[in-house]
Amino acid sequence: MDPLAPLPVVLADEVVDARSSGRGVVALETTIVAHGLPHPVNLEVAAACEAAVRAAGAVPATIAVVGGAVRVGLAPEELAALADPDRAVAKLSARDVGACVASGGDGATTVAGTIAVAAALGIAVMATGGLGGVHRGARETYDESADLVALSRYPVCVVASGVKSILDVGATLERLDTLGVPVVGYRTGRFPGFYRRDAGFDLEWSLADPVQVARAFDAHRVLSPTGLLLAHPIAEADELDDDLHRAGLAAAEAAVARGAVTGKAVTPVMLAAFAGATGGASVAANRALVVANAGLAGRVARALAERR
Ligand code: PSU
Ligand code: MN
Repeated sequence: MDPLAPLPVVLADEVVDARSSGRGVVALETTIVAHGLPHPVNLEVAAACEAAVRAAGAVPATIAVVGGAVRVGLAPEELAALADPDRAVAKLSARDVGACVASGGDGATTVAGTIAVAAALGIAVMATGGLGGVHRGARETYDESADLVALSRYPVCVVASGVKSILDVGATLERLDTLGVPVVGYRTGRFPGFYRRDAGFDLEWSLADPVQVARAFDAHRVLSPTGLLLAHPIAEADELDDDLHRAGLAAAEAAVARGAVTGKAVTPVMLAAFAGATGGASVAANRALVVANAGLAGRVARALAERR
């Protein structure tokens, strides 16, 4: 039996073509669309990410579950439906996909959910804004994003602006070390902090172009089943002002405490409070960084494809 047979998957035509002609493909997530950004910016950002991947010479594969089928490459109206705040689709980590498929429902995939699907299909590169990680206060709550374990399990190069600055960045880097996930700076020796270029930690490895990244990931994959985190800082011009960033963090933490928010809702509530406290400046920064990450992911996917 085809090992993929139990999973209903529908590939967009351009993804099918890319795979048969050996072109690079970049998986894109949809939780950022359904839960991470306000409407209608969320939809604009999704389209801009796809355009950035194309401009880099690769093919975008935006992933979600629609009507119980895993969709790899979404039509504009499907993307619009996911972005509709009134629909409030499920947020799917890797563990949620099977149940969502069986129930015939709709859902937006996180980094973990997206790279699980990508790995099953042999898609080697994915782009997001900020990876999930260890939450502040995890000592009590045990709240650590499944993105970390997923990166240790699925061989996908994830391009992200570090992890979200609402997290315990130091603890997250320690977990990535334990899990054996390589963290490589893209033209930086400092770990990026999502809305800010520098989260305050040195990186051991920095690579300077997509061809080098492709070589690193190819070599790594021979030795290890894990993915690789390519840490790409937000552009200087798009960085959030330090004082605004501090105000956003305080508001994000207050919102979670006030609402006693737990589980999957924590990150979306924090991002929304951050946006409110910064007058939308965090949304503009998020948009800039995720589109830039999609472009870099496109260049890495292309470099990997050219090595075949
Ligand atoms: N990057 C963004 N915005 C987001 C996310 C990433 O700029 O909303 C999403 C991703 O889908 C990531 C998720 O996997 O946030 C992490 O959620 P959690 O902390 O619940 O694991
Ligand atoms: Mn969590």
